[in-house]
Amino acid sequence: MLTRIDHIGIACFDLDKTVEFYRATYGFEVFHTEVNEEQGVREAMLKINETSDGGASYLQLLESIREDSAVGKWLAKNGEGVHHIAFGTADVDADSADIRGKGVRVLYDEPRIGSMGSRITFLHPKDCHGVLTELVTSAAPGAHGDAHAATDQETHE
Ligand code: CMX
Ligand code: CO
Repeated sequence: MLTRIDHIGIACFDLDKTVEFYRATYGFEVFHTEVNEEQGVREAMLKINETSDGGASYLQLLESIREDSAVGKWLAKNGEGVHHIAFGTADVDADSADIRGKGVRVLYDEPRIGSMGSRITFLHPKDCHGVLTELVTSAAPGAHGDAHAATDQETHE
């Protein structure tokens, strides 16, 4: 069951400048940063609020680290802006199987590693009325450090 907006993914050309915009304009601070080599991004998570399912909602600011990444291709075509939305679930495997059964293309056979050791998959935007949609199951509390190897820098509250 999808129980929260986990994050909104925003593609940007310069992560540091964009982080500074969100800090100076709204007062949002960086909760976490990492490089995800597999996804081809450097990212910053800004925590906006906690949610009733025990999770939280974030903005995910995304800078491409190579031209042929999903975000790199999207930036080249569209410029900066909202790239995807992500719904949080306690069971990404069950929800992606359920949604695949409804005829929506799920991009990965098995969920991959996302921010903070979460497990993620994506639904094809052409099957979702033009919205690239991600499903996220957060790492268990305390498991984060062990759960992902795609990180070269991290900050935490
Ligand atoms: N939102 C809406 N539509 C999108 C889109 C997006 N973010 N990205 C691509 N599209 C559309 C394109 O506009 C294009 O439509 P038209 O044919 O009408 O022009 C179509 O989808 C195909 O796009 P493309 O540029 O040819 O790109 P690809 O098919 O190579 O890739 C996609 C599209 C969705 C399969 C790819 O972006 C993907 O695999 N995304 C999932 C991974 C990802 O986005 N990772 C970065 C975020 C990591 C994270 O959140 O942690
Ligand atoms: Co995302």
